[in-house]
Amino acid sequence: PRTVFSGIQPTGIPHLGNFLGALLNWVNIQRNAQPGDKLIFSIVGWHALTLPQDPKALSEARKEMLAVLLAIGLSPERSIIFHQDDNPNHTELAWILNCLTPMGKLRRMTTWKSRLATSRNARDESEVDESLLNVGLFTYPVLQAADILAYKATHVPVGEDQQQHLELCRDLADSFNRTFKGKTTLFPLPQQVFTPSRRILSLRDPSSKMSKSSPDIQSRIVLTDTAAQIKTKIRAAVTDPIVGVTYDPETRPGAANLLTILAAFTDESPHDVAARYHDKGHGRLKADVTEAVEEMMRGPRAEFERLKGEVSYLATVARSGAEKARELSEVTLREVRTRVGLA
Ligand code: AQP
Repeated sequence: PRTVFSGIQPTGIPHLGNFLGALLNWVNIQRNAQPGDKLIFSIVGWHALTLPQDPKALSEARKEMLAVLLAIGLSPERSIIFHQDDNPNHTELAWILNCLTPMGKLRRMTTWKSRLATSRNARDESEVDESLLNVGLFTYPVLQAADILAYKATHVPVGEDQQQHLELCRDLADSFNRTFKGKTTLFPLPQQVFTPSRRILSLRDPSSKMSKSSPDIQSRIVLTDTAAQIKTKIRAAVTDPIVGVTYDPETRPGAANLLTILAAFTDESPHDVAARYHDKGHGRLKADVTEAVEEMMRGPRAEFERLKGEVSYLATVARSGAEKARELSEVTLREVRTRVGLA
């Protein structure tokens, strides 16, 4: 049986990238789960704190994210759905793993390097100054490894941007196993479950990914967007003046992004979608992307609006998810404490 773990930060209402890159895959995994599989989905509040958050907004987003996960079809009966910050085992294990993590490894994380670069608006990596960024952001991938290893997860569905973090997680698992040997190998080495679809880009600036925290709300389509808002945003999506549709992510990233989105819905390759639209032009492509996105969002959006009012139900789900998560991870943490000599 598999133990699947994945997480999402409560940094805002999920966008199309989160859906195609992660959330729809979680629902698929739940649908195809075999008896005995454990599915664990976490709202990772501690990770959200690595960037400045308004406490009121964070508290709201934290509750909303739980409603979103239920609205898209995750079931508290079949999956453990919980707030990371309700289970201190994550931070305890993260500390222990921090003590096994070489600084150099974290400095090589591309996520860290890109945060550094944007923090200083630097032209290249040699110009940046890390003294401005917080330590939490630096050890973010270690907390992520702890999230995964606390449940001895074997499978981790995440977007391709997370591949390097998962490699670090495997390194840390292996390093712990070799440093603190016992009768059995403690941590399995988790594998990444690739989401079939690729990274979804900003609708306004296709050189960056679609992101919850971008200040430009026109750059993303979120779960709470109305049909009219979806239409407006996609119609205004940046493409290029070249006539005819081709899939060329390097030179035509905006159009390629729309093709990637549509391909995710039709189960084709973006190249095949491009071939179908070659003579039809961007207008028609955008209309069809709009329809596909709206159709996917409609059900979850209505369910989210309904669930938001179910305050006591949401609280019950959060409480029972946290209990299950704590119970399961406590088994691992007991072994960890014994092996490191702090039992
Ligand atoms: N643009 C994207 N395309 C495909 N997948 C994406 N993911 C995020 N953005 C895209 C995937 O969504 C999952 C949850 O992400 P997260 O909450 O950890 O946030 P993130 O990856 O840092 O990006 P966001 O959602 O845009 O949030 P902010 O702006 O707060 O950083 C992950 O599996 C991720 O791969």
